[in-house]
Amino acid sequence: PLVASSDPSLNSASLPDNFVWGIAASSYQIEGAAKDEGKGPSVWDLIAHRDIGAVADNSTGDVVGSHYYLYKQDFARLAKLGVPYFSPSLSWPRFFPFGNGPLNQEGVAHYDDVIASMVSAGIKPAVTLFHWDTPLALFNSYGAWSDPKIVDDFFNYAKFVITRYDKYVPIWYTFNEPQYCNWQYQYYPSGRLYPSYNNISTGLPARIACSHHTLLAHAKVSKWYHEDFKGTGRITFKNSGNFYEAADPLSPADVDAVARNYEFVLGWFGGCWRDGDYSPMLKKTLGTMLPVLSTEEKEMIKGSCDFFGIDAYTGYIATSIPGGSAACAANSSHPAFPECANSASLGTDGFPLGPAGDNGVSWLYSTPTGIRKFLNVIMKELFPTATDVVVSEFGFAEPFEGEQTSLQTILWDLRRADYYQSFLDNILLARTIDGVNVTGLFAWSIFDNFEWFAGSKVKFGVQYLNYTSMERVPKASMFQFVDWFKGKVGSGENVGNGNGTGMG
Ligand code: PNW
Repeated sequence: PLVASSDPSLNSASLPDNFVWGIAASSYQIEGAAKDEGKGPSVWDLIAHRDIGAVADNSTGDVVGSHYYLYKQDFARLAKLGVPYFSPSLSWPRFFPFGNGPLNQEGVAHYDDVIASMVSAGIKPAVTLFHWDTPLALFNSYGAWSDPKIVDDFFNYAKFVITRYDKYVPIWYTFNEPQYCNWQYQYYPSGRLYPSYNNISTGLPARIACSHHTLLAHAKVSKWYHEDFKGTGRITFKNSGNFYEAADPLSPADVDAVARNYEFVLGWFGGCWRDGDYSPMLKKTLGTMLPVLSTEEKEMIKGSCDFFGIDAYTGYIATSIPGGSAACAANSSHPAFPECANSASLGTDGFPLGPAGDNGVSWLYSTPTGIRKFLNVIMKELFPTATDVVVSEFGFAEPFEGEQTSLQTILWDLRRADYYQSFLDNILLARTIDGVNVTGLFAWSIFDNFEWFAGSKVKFGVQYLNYTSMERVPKASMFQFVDWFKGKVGSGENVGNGNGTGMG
């Protein structure tokens, strides 16, 4: 490895052979082929094309890495490197161009071959059903996530995909980061395009309605998966959340700010591991803004997650903001965080990536010791009924725009390599020293891609992508990541087919 382990004792620490590790990605961010082979538009096609200025460099997901056409080469590369799992998302509007109704046979044939190719390359799929590319038709017909009708439309899409691929897929994620219903317009087009979007049919604030319907859709699919379909894999969703530490551990207000952050981010969707209901803190703060869950719905939500999935990139310091919860309550249609959580954020250790605006990743600090503490907090304090936790995404973006002077600088991504080394070490410490049952982890992401509102300005890839030639080149961090597992868990030679073709 390029970067030495922070603790030499970790070099001899081992992980079980069934430890789940791999690389994650999502359909709109890597596939391209946005208008090909019968795919219907998603809200992200609309945002990227029509909400001028929403995406920092006006780039789109039309082409990005063309993974839609180059998947076999991508799987061959992963197999050659010995990466045992790949965690992509599938595109709902490729299967159902209108979100419901007619099935697109070309899309089905495509994903049949994607899954078959992955499996024959020796790579196990951990599949996300929804990673923000809401079929546009559903938005236009009933407001998509704001409306309860989406629960059944998602359920039908999920049933189709799971029924077809379950025998190849050991891990299913229904949703990527339902928290993004609340934070930003990731699940539906921005208010600039649809200023009256809030309160379309239910009267609920759009963000809260979106969170509510996402939670119900997840629970409905999960219940069906186990009780009716009797699937052989595990199913859950990917949370988005980060570690918080009180600015002043002796200040009750700061300690409370930490608790509020966790509750508003993870607790909101935490009914799986609790009694299925929204928590007292949410009810108290949001009052009538929060929908009431029926007994039946609570029963469905409770226990609907087979493990705790957490996308954890960084860590923050929380300080209480005087009047924060009042500001939250006053802003009913737009309960913005961190006001509702009553906290502010600051990197805890490591290094920031530079100012916001420059590269759009002001939220990301390298906070390796935070992940160890965070995993402890999740499993011991917040959700002690969860059996195990998988870090379903972590990753790092660099360098700053201005620093990308040559391909050599890009490929020698030592800060990212350092992030990977120390993040992995701390995840292992949580497992071996603290006894937290961490059963897997996924790096974000397979190659530089379309980073949502930051477009192609922010690059998370462990492989460089040439956006013109489509060439991928592994960065130092890719080798850092893969090498870390050597000697700790069944190594590369045993997991992929290792012959580098992976073509089946
Ligand atoms: C994830 N945060 O989102 C998404 O799942 C990916 O699609 C995305 O490309 C990746 O992270 C990198 O941004 C997050 O502020 C974005 O802590 C921001 C945060 C967490 C997750």
